[in-house]
Amino acid sequence: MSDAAAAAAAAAAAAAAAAAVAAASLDPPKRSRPIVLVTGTPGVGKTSTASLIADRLSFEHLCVGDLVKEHSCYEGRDETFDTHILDEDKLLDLMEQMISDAIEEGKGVVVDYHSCELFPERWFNLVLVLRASTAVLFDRLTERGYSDRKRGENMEAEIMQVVLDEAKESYSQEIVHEVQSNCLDDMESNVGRIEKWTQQWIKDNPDGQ
Ligand code: DAT
Repeated sequence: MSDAAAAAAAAAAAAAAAAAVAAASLDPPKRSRPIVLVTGTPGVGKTSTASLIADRLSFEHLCVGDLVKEHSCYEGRDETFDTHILDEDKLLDLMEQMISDAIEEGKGVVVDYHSCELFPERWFNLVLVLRASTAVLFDRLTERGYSDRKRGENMEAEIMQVVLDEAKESYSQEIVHEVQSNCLDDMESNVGRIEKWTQQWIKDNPDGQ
């Protein structure tokens, strides 16, 4: 082989190796456990339910409200509604990293948040929308010390099934499940359902996904 041909062959081999490295780093790691989103109006029981799922299945629990506060994912203040404006990019980058770390560790993830359209669709294998009756939600939000206005807005959102509609618009219909979350029996049954579904998911995806 001439020097020129050898140099060309070496360059081609180096380019192929670089391409392989690039392709490997673009490939997200395969998940061996599913990723579940628990969503619904404030007070329906997302954090309680997600904590129980995380305990029973040894999943990583991402309580998005807490993450937003802990990492100051804010980009200003909305004076009309007296709330912070969410820095979605910062939050999503943070969550992407946490999800990817959990996947690397072979763990499933349960995310809980009162909204769902901001997350990438590819993140979730299942979206659980918790619902509560007006009377139950009234008591829980009163207990939480919400103002009449804030409680009223949230109850209206629940009655109008705002989060359920958002979930159905943002994710494939087959992965969105609406369940009641009025009492402890409901919670137990919802968590049991996720446990069974997860066992089946693992059987159906022996090589991960
Ligand atoms: P969310 O995260 O949706 O705001 P939460 O998990 O903080 O709601 O629950 C609000 C309150 O209601 C809290 O005191 C626990 C209680 N709760 C939640 N789900 C329940 C259920 N299925 N049965 C009885 N109480 C429940």
